[in-house]
Amino acid sequence: MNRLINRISVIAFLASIALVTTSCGNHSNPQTPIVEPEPDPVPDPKPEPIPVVNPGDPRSDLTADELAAFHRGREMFVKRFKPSEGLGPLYNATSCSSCHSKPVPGGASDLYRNFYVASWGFTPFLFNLPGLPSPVVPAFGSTLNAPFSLENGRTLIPEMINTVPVASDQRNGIPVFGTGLFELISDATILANADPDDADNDGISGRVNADGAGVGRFGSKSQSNNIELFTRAPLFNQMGITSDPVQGSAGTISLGHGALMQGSSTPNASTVDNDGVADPEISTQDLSDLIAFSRFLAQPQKKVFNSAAIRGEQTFAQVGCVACHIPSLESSKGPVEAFTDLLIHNMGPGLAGQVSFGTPQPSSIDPVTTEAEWRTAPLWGASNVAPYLHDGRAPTLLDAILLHGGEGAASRTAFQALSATQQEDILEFLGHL
Ligand code: HEC
Ligand code: HEC
Ligand SMILES: [Ca+2]
Ligand SMILES: [Ca+2]
Ligand SMILES: [Ca+2]
Repeated sequence: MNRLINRISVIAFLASIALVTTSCGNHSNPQTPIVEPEPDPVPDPKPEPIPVVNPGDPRSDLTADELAAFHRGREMFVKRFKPSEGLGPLYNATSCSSCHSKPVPGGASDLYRNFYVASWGFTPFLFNLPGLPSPVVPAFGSTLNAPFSLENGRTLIPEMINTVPVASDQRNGIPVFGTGLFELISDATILANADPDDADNDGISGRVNADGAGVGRFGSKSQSNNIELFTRAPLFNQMGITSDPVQGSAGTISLGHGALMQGSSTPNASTVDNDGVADPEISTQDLSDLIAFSRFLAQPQKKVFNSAAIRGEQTFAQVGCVACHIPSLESSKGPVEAFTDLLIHNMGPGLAGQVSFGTPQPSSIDPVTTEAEWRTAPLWGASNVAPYLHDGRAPTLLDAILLHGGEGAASRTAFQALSATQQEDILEFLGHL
């Protein structure tokens, strides 16, 4: 230590002499040759090792209070609620980590955890299903129940109720790592990439899922921009746990959605049920902590690229994947390298669902529904979160790429035209994110 300090002061001393010499030389005698400082005898200090952040860790920029809330929130996230604590009467799972567990709490889920969303009526006049709090169909507690078994998968919900058709889709759990950073990306940054009427004629017409109050970014259709609501909604829709707003629409900006949003209430309304347990069934403290967990989970960390991944990154750009999977979006905490534009894109009839979600926007491409539109899936940490796509239909990254249609068809065709090695390079690249 002493030696290091000595060296530093010697260097500082030499540097000050060099400075003095130089300036004296310039002023007193312009002919005096400028003395070049000796090459630094001390080798460059070793770069600080990049801190290893594992999936499920908190972000590294948190205050002590935020970190404490994150750790308390993790307890709430893995907590398995009991009926005596308010679980149900309708529910799909007993804890958040039932569906967000791969590879650790906060992550994604296997196929058997898929849940249904459903609407009832004749397109485009779809209604909430009678007797259910939201488009989320609970596995347990309702007459429309769709329970799963490991052997047989999910029981299908009916295609008709009283001769009125039921529209339904499945959803597969997506990871929450880094999701809180999406809050810190401005509406303007997201809007800058939107091209709803494909004005530049490149076949890609990404648009925002938004209403007057803000631009959506959470969920597989970017149907929400309020992480508090995206905590209270699954609490209620998936677990039957009622809550009061903490900050409500003041938590972030808020979308004033109607019945077809995942949120079953507006941000400022309490959720209530009739299970005999007093509402709200979660305290303000516990709810705030739960919100802090989703908000402060660290983003996935890139692995050091090998040469195949470096090549793959270039090819990924060449075949046009970056038109939607934008490598980085600016946020108030710096670049967010999630490989998404957070916009929704028409992915073609093959990937289309039946239920429109969020606020349809007028556009010449897709005027009234969001059925075929999906948020560009973030690709950071992708290797950890199989199965892929909104309903988990793609077991591998390759399957997911080959199922791109609609606005994604051209880049999928370009991908298919690549050599086997170039395709493997792209998969290698994705495996390093
Ligand atoms: C039954 C399974 C299930 C349960 C239980 C569940 N989630 Fe989710 N979660 C999902 C699915 C599926 C999605 C994608 C939703 C969509 O398609 O819009 C999701 C999305 C999210 C997102 C948005 C991530 C993003 O990138 O936009 C957050 C945040 C989230 N969940 C938090 C929670 C919290 C907090 C709980 C517990 C209160 C919870 N979830 C319980 C299945 C579940
Ligand atoms: C037109 C926009 C667009 C283009 C271009 C595009 N994607 Fe996608 N990508 C999406 C959307 C939207 C999804 C989510 C679809 C869904 O959930 O059904 C997605 C999903 C994925 C997924 C699955 C991720 C997950 O977690 O489910 C992978 C992998 C992927 N894309 C890779 C690629 C590659 C590689 C290319 C280039 C060959 C590409 N994408 C081009 C929009 C695009
Ligand atoms: Ca309840
Ligand atoms: Ca365009
Ligand atoms: Ca209750």
